[in-house]
Amino acid sequence: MLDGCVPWPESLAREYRARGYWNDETLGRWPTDPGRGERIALRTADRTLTYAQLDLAADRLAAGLRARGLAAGDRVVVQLPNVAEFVVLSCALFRMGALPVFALPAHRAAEIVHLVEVSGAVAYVCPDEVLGFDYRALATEVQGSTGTLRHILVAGDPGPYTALADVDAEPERLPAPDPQDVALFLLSGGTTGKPKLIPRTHADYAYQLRQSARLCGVGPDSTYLVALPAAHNFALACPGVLGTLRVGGTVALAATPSPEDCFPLLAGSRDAVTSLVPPLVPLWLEIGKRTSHDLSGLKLLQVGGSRLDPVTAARVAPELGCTLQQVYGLAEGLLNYTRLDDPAEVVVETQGRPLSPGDEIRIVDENGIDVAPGQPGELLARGPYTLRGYYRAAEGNRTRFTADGYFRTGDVVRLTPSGNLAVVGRLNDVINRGGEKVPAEEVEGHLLADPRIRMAAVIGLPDPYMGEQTCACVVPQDPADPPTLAEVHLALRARGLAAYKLPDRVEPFATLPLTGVGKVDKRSLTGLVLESLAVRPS
Ligand code: OOB
Repeated sequence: MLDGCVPWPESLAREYRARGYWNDETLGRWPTDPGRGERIALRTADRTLTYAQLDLAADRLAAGLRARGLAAGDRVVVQLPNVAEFVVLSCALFRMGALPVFALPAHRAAEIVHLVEVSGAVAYVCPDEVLGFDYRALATEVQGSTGTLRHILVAGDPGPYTALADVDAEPERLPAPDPQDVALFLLSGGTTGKPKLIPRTHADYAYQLRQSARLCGVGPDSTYLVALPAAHNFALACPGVLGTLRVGGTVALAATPSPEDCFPLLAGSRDAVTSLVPPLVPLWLEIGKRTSHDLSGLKLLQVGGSRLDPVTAARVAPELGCTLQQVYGLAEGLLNYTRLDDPAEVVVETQGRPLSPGDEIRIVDENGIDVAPGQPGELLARGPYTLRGYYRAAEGNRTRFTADGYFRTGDVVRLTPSGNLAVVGRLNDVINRGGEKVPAEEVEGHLLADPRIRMAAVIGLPDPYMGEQTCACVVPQDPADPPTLAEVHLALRARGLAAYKLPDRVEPFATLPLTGVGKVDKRSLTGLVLESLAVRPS
């Protein structure tokens, strides 16, 4: 396995192969069943690609990348929105054994520089401009402050860089990558500090997406509508883009998750599946009621990423006329799904149960002892598609894994009498803003770089729409002149922080409450903020 990764112990690897979880399948290829070539693989608002076209495009791009000096094992930071190029490029990289590091379109210089540095990426692939943001300027900034980037490839107008469309050569026969080696890197959302790199192997990811497609009933007649960013594990492989291509279905790419962009893409498909984060669900329900688009083809709505409230959950089936599936997953591996034939109360009230019979989970107290059934505790997970260590993170891995290889999720869950999991909360200092994860420590670091701020603590407050909102509690250098929300945003943006990590509110304090060991006492701080908001006229 790639240096800097932690392999599964050989005895377990043997068992996973023996039980058929792992096989020789590698990503970016699919069975060449007769007739598949002419089926539609990809659809966007203005373009379709058949399987034959996708195959050829991926082979030509892989050859073109190799002609420019990219090789198996090279890391490539991929930051593309939901466009056909995302899929073609991912398949090309998988086929040649180069390793995409999947960044989200919302990431900015702070995150991308970090990803390039940790991965040692030699290439960065971005769009030209999306929603008024110029990624080529970001590329310039990233290349200027990192040392390894040799290639900048742009989907669209390349400006001073190379157009992805010009990377092209006659297809060549390539050796298949080792199925047990790393195929891609996902980013951690649920951990503190900067995003960590999660190595996923061909065998483990192929198993996740095959098994997910089976569980979700996704087959050759299915359309998977990509509403969330394709680079996120949920939309990529649960079963998502890759799982749908594996079984010969159609992937429809929407520019944004808004009903305006998504509903037209649903028209005309009879067996459609999509995935959303909870804050989008009420919007889909509202617009769904009065849309002129035919939504009857939507058969399954997967919802996950953060807590879905049961009242909204109960509205999905009657109002959208489709099955609801709750998905509680992590980029690190373990996926929990409610099943398509579960009774309504399980689907509405729980976050499902593990995907694979090979998943091992434990729910433990602060001493690592299993709690009594039904009691809340931290979820630990180990299995055929759950990582054994973050990339190049020997130090952090010691605390994030147990001695016997369980990943500590940081999620507090309880087992319901029906044998499903209910997510109760989190142990780690991460704010879950409607599915987007905001690591408090990372934002605090950026706040403290502002000379006007002496102390900073970032906390989550309850929010009826997003589940949680981000509140920055700051002790200003000059108590008479605390920074405003707008000033804080300006400063954090200038430091290249993604917009979803900007605080929703800034609360000035004279001092912050501290715990016995001198850490900020976030529990009392949250209490103080909530109290003061309750008495303050809004
Ligand atoms: C998904 O993956 P990540 O890596 O962005 O975030 C994982 C964290 C979990 O540890 C948990 O804290 C939270 O997101 N979460 C949920 C949840 N699904 C994820 N919390 C409550 N209810 C849920 N249904 O978010 C992700 C990956 C694959 C599939 C679905 C979601």
